[in-house]
Amino acid sequence: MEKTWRWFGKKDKITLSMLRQIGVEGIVTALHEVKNGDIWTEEAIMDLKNYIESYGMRWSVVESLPVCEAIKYAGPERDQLIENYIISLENLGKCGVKTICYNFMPVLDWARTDLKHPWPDGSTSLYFDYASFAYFDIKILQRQGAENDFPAEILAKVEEMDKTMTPEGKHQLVENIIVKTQGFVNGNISEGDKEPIKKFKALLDLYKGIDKAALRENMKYFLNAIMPVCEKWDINMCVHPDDPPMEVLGLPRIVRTAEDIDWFLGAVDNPHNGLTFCAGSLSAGEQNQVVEMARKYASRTHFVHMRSCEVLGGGNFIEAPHYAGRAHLVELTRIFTAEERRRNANGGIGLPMRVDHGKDILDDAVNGYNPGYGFYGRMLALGQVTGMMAAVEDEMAK
Ligand code: DNO
Repeated sequence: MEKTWRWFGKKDKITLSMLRQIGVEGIVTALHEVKNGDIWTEEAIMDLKNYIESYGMRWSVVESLPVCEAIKYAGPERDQLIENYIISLENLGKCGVKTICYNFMPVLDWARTDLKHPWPDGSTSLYFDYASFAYFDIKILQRQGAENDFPAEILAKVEEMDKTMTPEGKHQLVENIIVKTQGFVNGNISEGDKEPIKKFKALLDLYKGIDKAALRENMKYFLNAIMPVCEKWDINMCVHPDDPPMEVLGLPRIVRTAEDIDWFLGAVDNPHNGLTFCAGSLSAGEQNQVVEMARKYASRTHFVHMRSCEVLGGGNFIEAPHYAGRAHLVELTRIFTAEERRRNANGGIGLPMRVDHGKDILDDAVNGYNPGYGFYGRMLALGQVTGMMAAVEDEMAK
């Protein structure tokens, strides 16, 4: 697999010269400064591409070319937005950037409740506590009917938490769940937004009446519309699984399980319609047998996220070290290395892989990186995965 790294553009504190030294071969990035829905121009794409290449690496993957909400809920501006999306894809194709990651999660991209969960060794990682998430939904958002979406033991925990919850505690939850994890990935809420809750609730309202079947139809509509430009330029689209892989906040989610993946791959049965195999997101769902899924979907996987979670019961999960957890990254390395070899033998291009969400270690705690995207923790993870890749190459050479 090609060793890539998610880099947030020229403003990222982690520079391209640092990345070269640690063995990164390709860059995963986006035109983060372009407003969602606006066209990515050839000029802006080429500028960033040339910059990356001047450091001896390539722009391997776009993560993400965001799909606007109106495409997901089929608002009146949907066709115009899809038209813009097609023009951006065309421009990317012309510039030779051909692997495009996106997601189809309504309103909220990935979610965690704690961004600095302490480990006994002094490091921290991201963490998802289901009761805290329920607290946010029921007591902070006060979403109508939210109580009906949680089991009794979670509701009891929410009441218990409410006895001691402080205004700062509530603020922290809002920051963690809908602010700090969203802005830097071009999500809907950014740091500095004056009334994040109000804005967020208005977004939720847009999905009234959109159930799983409707969201599926809207995804199919979008994919059918963009397939011709993908075929023309040999662009591979790869949807990111829902993170966590479950329904949240009364919104439908449609990329959570093998059944979901079977559905969207079959609904638009074209090799350019593929998957980002995010082992971390998938392993956070108890229903997902990650190794089995990797075997099943390797041929339609265009991008791999190496990360692993440990599920802790009751809907809670924690990000595990890359050599541990339930994703079994060693076996995934075998599966995707074999897939890459098969593609190379058929004249195809390699399979880009990036490590994801390392733990925060050493100076990550003070350097103010984006949550889940520290330097030292990810560098350690890249070292671990590089070791797995070397061992697998060695096994395969025998
Ligand atoms: C979080 C990321 C996601 C991902 C998008 C892809 O760390 O994995 O924000 O980039 O969902 O569109």
